[in-house]
Amino acid sequence: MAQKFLTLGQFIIERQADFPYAKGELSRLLRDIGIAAKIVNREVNKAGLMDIIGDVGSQNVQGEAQKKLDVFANEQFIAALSSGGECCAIASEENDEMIHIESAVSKNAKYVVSIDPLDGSSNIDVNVSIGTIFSIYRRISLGGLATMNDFLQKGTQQVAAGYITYGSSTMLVYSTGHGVNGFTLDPSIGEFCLSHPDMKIPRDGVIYSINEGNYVHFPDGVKKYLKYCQVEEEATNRPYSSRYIGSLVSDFHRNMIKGGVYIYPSTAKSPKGKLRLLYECNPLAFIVEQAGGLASDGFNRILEMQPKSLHQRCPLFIGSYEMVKKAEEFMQKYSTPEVQ
Ligand code: P6P
Repeated sequence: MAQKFLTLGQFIIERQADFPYAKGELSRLLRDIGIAAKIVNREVNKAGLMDIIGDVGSQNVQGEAQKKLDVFANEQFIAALSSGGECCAIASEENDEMIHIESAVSKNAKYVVSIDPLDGSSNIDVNVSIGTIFSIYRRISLGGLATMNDFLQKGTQQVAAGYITYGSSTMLVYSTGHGVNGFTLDPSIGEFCLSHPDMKIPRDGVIYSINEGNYVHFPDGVKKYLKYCQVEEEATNRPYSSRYIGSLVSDFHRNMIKGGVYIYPSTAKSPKGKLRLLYECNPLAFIVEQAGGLASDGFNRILEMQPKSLHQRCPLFIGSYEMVKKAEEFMQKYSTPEVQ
């Protein structure tokens, strides 16, 4: 029977022509990420059965209790990126400092990767979907060990970015700057197969995604925008629907398919917002812009922000073009930018 789907590997090779001067390193790097994703997926799907849920007792750099699956996922992506030979250093949510890959092959590799190996891990124990987010840059330092500057490049400099969502099905969605493509894991053959070619986020939508439990601490612009979403006006399809899974990748992916806006603004508990610029905001901003959407901190384009540290946080307004624009209007009218 003729093969119906294009596998991730076949697709990467076919699209290698997008990079006339590349020698296949980025292709191999994306393949390495796909391999780790399949291994993590296998464990995520068994988490309820295996003794690998529940706190491992340690804390990550965020001071959050590390779930065993967090630790496992981090180890798998580091191992796959290390053995693949195309990445010379990694910045991970689970590690305070950057990780140098010093094997003979990797230390001169062209790329660095920032990664949130398992985002939304507080949902592991309640069987809610979770995800991985990654961002790939070409190193700018010349030889030797990678430096902080290799990681603190603006989001516009990403050569690729993507996410994996471990949900009702497991999907890998990524972009190399030539559009966004989604692959669904077919467990029967153990391959990611092209299921969502050339993804575009709907230009407008009727879903807003935010933790309204923090309402009293939101900037006035966010409070006013939420009230706008809740006003009844048939002509503009309001009131909108509120959907909040509490897992960024899941909320983002739903909006990519159906349209919508996800907002994590500054709050009293998180004055710079909660989400991380390097391995959450930048990669998703890269993808959403490639799909026709927008991503800002309420005032400034995420991809233009100059990172200052590996784990810095920033407010995030991301999703359908018209919805982000409208939210920004309220921010510009009723709030002031965070001093960066
Ligand atoms: P809150 C998960 O911890 C996460 O980083 C995102 O996946 C999610 O959208 C957000 O934080 C949830 O945060 O404060 O609403 O529980």
